[in-house]
Amino acid sequence: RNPAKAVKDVVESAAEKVADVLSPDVPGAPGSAPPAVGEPTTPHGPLPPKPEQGSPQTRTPTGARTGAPATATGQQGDFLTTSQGARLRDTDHALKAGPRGPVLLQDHHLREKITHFDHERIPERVVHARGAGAHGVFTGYGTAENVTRAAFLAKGRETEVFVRFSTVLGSRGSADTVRDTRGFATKFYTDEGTFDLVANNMPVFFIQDAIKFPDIIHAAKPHPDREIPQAQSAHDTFWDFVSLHTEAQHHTMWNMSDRGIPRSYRTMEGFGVHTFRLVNAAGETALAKFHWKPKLGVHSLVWEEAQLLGGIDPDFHRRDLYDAIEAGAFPEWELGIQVLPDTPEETFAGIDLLDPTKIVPEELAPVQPVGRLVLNRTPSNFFAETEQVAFHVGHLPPGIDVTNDPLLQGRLFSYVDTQLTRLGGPNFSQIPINRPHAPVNDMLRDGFHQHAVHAGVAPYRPNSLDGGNPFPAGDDDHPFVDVPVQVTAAPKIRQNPASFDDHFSQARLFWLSMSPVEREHIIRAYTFELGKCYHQAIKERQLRCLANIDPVLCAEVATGLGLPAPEPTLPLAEVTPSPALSQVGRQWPGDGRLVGIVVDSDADLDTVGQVRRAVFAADMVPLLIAPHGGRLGDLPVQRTFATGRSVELDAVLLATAPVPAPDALPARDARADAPGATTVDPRVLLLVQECWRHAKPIGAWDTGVAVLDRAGVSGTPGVVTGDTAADVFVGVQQLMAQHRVWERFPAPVG
Ligand code: HDD
Repeated sequence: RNPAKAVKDVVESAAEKVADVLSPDVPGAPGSAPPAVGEPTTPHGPLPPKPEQGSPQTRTPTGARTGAPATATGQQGDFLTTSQGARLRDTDHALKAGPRGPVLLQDHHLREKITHFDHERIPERVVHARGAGAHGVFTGYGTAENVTRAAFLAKGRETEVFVRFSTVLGSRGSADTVRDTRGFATKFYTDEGTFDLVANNMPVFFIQDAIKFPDIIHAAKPHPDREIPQAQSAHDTFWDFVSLHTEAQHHTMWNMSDRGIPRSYRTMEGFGVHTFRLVNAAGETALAKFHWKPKLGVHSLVWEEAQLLGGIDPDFHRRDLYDAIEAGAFPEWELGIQVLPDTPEETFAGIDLLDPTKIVPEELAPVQPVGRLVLNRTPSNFFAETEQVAFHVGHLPPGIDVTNDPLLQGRLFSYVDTQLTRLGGPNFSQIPINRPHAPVNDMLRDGFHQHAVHAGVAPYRPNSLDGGNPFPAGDDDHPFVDVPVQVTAAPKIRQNPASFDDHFSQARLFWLSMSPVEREHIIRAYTFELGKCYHQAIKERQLRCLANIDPVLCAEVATGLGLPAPEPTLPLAEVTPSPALSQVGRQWPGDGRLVGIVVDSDADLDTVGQVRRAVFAADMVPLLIAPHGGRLGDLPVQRTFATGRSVELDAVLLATAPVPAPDALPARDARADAPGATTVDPRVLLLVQECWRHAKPIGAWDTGVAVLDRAGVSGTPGVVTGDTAADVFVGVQQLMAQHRVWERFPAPVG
């Protein structure tokens, strides 16, 4: 489904439906009271199944559809039963010896109910615990056929997918908008076996060898004594590790950049990080790096927004993902590959392709689009799908193979291992969300939570008792073939190649590729994070690392910390910047972006209605923000001055200058009493001022223009007024295409 068309359809048929999705105040919207179904006194059938309760839930471990009803795992009938199907008369009172007890041990229903509840939680992921998932479809372009025989990349081939986005450090209940790397894990249920692309939103990693993974994670997680801080890198152990273990400096720079605080999962790039080996039908190989390119471009929050959102809406990214899908603005990415020759050296343009702390700049090896991902379905059940999904970098289809990247090699071990604890045994691939859609015919047997009832007597090879089945696939049967890569004769050794010793050149490349405003953000991020460290030695050591990356960066951060800037200890690397790494200076579509419209009963509601339609027609979502909920005239109100906050908006339009309610506390801001001052509701002023500080476009018409004066933002960059509301929205829309009003940020660092 084309998201642009989807939104337009919504506009034409029922424009308000999309806004209603975001409106807890409108009857029938998610979050509002469900439609009246009568008092729950009479047995009646279950609610109709959600349409998305199809595959993969209804597949068997062998990939065949069971034909079971879509609600197979939901409520199935009129009456409450035990887990064994016996109808129950009472689930509210324990069985007692008389009304005053004691409770009898023989009450099986009591024990079953409580025991099951006691075991509802499973261990959260040791990393990437906080996540949100969605179903979707991947469509191949056929452009990769010359380099890989992976069938799901064939032209027009559609493959179901499940994607889980995540933060790395925080617990399951932590906030979405913290400064961190984001996971971007995709399960392609291909006809030739599942392919898991377990990616991040940054193309490099902290460590070069998986044996260091426990070290970096122990350092970055909360301190073991007091278990703080939660979901943050701004603490001593993290900076202790990365300043000592300097191969982490490149990834750390990405974290300190705007990439560490994405605006939305929809606006993140994704990277497979490692170099993979592709094999085509002729058996020829190429090396490749995987990239996800978001249709909406790469956008980030600003730091204050991220911090505010941590309190105002800790579920901001989750909500954004679900709302966008339910509104028909389906998140979309292109999968691309950088194809690199498979040479014995495994290098490209002097870059060691086995080193996961290095990128290959896109200017040297363009990212070639090979398919399109559209997320179009939210999960029916968080636990069953998002929590139980289990990814593995070793889940590869024929045509894609691993390389000797030592980080990748260690990951190949870790992912199954962690699921044994997390999902309770070796049969986690039988959990519905993990079931392959390709037929499964393995000889794995028994174990905890075995759901399959295997027939036959000979799960071994060779056998004659089961007719010799199953047989190995022949060359013409599309088997997975390990590429017979030559292993060089070398001594067994705990050591990396010498090229892995370069820890600063690409951190410098990243820094030099940033626009001035992005550099300013990086400086502030380092200064904030190091400023939260207690140990002087750690700050000084990290400054010494920054000196080896760039003297301006080092000097600016040192000034912020009140410390002297050290001299570099290594020559500064000669690098060519990669403009593709910058987020600034490009124009992007605005699909699904949120435009707040401040209204009250004094506003010209006909004009507001027209602007609202124009916002829909631009594939964006208008949110009316009014003094009270319900409706203004015919228009549904999505936010009130109490519930609407600037941080969820991408732009704000002012159709009026709302005065504070006489009995509101605080009724007026102090300046309202100044001679000649126009009184504006302080919550609206705060909203406008925050939007301004966060460099969001602001537009006003009619009396709304007075708010700009009161907020002190009139005539500044990115503040649009005009003769008609339509002109104002067009101006704001143009500004939104570049995401932020970049000129509003402080003077750039040279
Ligand atoms: Fe990992 C989860 C991505 C290195 C060990 N990893 C996990 C997830 C993502 C990544 C996106 C969440 C999957 C989900 O949503 O369920 N990990 C990466 C990337 C890496 C990386 C891009 C480097 C390029 N990881 C890495 C190393 C190790 C692990 C080096 C261990 C040696 N990762 C794990 C894990 C997790 C995991 C412990 C935790 C939960 C899980 O696997 O299923 O096995």
